[in-house]
Amino acid sequence: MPTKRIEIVQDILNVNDQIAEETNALLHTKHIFSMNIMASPGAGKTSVILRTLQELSPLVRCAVLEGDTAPVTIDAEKVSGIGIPAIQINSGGDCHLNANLVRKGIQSLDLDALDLILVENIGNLICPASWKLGTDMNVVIASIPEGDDKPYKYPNIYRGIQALVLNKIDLKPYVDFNIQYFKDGIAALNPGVEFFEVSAKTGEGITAWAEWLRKKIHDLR
Ligand SMILES: Nc1nc2c(ncn2[C@@H]2O[C@H](COP(=O)(O)OP(=O)(O)OP(=O)(O)O)[C@@H](O)[C@H]2O)c(=O)[nH]1
Ligand SMILES: [Mg+2]
Repeated sequence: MPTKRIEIVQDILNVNDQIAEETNALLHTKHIFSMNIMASPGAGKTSVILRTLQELSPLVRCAVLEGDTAPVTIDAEKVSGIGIPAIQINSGGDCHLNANLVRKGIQSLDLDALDLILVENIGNLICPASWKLGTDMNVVIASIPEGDDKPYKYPNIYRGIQALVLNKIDLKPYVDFNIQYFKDGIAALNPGVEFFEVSAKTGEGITAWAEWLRKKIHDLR
């Protein structure tokens, strides 16, 4: 009888999910709330993070993992410039962070001195949607200049999120952006998503967003 050769190939996404679960469990033992922030390039991830940290810190002890595809430290320097610990993660050209990269980044942080970890993912609306990082929550930051049709054209990223932050609201008078059309697109994909309109430039709406986040951090403790 001929021998059968059976190959077992472990799904790379399964391995990723397993690491993500371990990371989430570790962060919970330390009572740390964590958030994966996704957006297209230039939507204002870093700007919203900086404003949010200014609102929450020092009562909430924060750290940021900054993901970039190239070996740069531009965003991490902005975060550490306001006195918040920042770890730069370079994805080596990949278009998304993964759970292993985030786990490595977290190993460089003093977890006993933190309540919140924000992860700025690589800027794009496609790849990050498929990769769990081990965070408690996924958030997309959209922005007015990108256009109101993005939920219809890039649906996957909106399916797994708990909150949507619409940034650059200060540019609304200058750009045709139908907020109801945008919201309807998200509601069709993922009803019940929390929606915040903010401007990282003027600070409008940041307090409401930061208060919502503060409550999530509090609920975990
Ligand atoms: N008018 C206006 N400009 C903003 C606002 N938020 C950010 N910007 C500008 O948008 C540009 C991109 O902002 P970043 O915060 O670097 O965006 P990002 O998503 O972190 O970008 P990457 O990390 O490169 O993907 C900068 O020139 C910011 O000054 C806003 O609320 N209003
Ligand atoms: Mg950035």
